[in-house]
Amino acid sequence: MNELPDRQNGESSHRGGFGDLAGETTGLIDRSFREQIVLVAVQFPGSTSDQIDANLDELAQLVDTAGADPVDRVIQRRDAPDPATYVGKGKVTEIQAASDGSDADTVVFDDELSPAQQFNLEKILKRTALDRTAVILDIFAQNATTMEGKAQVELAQLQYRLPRLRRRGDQLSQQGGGIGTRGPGETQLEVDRRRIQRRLAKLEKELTGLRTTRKNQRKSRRRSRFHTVAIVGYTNAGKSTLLNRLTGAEALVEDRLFATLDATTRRLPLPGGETVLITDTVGFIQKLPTGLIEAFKSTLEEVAEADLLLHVVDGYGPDPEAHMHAVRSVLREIGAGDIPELTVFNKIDQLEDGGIDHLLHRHEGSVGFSARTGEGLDRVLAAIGDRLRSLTQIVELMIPWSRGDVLAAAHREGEVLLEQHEEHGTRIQARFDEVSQRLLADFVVDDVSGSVE
Ligand SMILES: Nc1nc2c(ncn2[C@@H]2O[C@H](COP(=O)(O)OP(=O)(O)OP(=O)(O)O)[C@@H](O)[C@H]2O)c(=O)[nH]1
Ligand SMILES: [Mg+2]
Repeated sequence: MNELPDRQNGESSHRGGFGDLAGETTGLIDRSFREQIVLVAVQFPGSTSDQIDANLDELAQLVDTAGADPVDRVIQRRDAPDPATYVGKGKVTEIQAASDGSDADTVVFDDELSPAQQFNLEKILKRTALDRTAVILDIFAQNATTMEGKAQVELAQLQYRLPRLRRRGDQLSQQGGGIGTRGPGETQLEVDRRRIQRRLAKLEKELTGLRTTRKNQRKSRRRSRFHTVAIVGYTNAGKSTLLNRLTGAEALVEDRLFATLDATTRRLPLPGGETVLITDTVGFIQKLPTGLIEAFKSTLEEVAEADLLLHVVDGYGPDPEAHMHAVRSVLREIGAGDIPELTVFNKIDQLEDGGIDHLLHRHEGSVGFSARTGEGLDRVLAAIGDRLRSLTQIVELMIPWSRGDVLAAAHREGEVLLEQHEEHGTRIQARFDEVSQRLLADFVVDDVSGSVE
């Protein structure tokens, strides 16, 4: 079960559901009914109606995962968002009619609304107006289980809530309805703001502590000289299923979005004899809120510091390449854009033979497999080994007899392929990664990559 951020903080909750996200409740659990939701998207120039439909399908899936029922959709074509109401004024009336017609309590917009837009929309629609970010935050809040995950989600929620507090102050003064109510409303606002700021400071401190612990863990892993592989990909692509299949881990697998929020690392022996450390972590999505990326910094460092990214793509999904694009844009945002990437297309059990040939063809070095049936897993493992080997180089070192420490380091850091004792010292050929090569640069006599294999 979820812990409610503000309850931890001694606050009470006075409303339930989506609308109270980012503070008073974490979502729709504990509710005896599922909220009815109208979805709204704007089609800006440059996007097609197919893309908008796909985005709305995804938003519907997000809403459903959060525990509510999408019941209607409204789409508007516009050149730019209306600064006051996101959609045009006439469209707001249409949304209101759709909401009345389907008895919806809440309207969810497929883009981030500014605090002012949200406030204005709620005032006109007389119902809760939310954006994609709020729904994603809500799902994260429901799925967070570890202390770190919970702290990261709460941080993102509070940051989302802070600029939207004015709304609550105004509501308070309206609820009071009359002379004298505005004062207490504003005062409450100040109290809320200070409380959130205090809580934010505390969370940030907590997370900094956890980050240091993680960093130390990673450092000791580096010392172990295992290569690290991070599984990345769109949410629901099958990342955790793959980790479980490969390592016998028992990571949570569910047909819902953002089932995984924390990182799980396991050892993975490769067919070539090498062992690597493989990490499964949080999935990405289009328009992943920047605040969440920022809050999940410590989890995402696992990705940013990997030697190789194993990019799992749902090959059976409606638009695998759009998902790949979204994943790569998040990777760039977290500083992992330059890490070598191996693309693997999952769920081929759902496809006819040759069903992803066009994808394999377009993405050089990619591999198709099924995490569910195990088909093609051997190809995935071999490809991981190949890619890692291509990141290392074979060099020849001449180490004088007096430098037993260097010889020991060479054995520790690399994979020694050949060792010869000669008059002045030991000659070895070994495979090293870039860091080790720099460390041992003074003793390198030759780069023999290509000549030994
Ligand atoms: N048909 C089919 N389904 C699969 C395959 N691999 C995973 N799935 C299903 O896809 C859904 C998502 O799988 P997960 O492993 O939880 O996906 P994930 O990428 O870890 O998702 P998040 O952690 O939520 O981001 C589950 O219902 C899996 O059973 C596959 O090879 N074939
Ligand atoms: Mg997962």
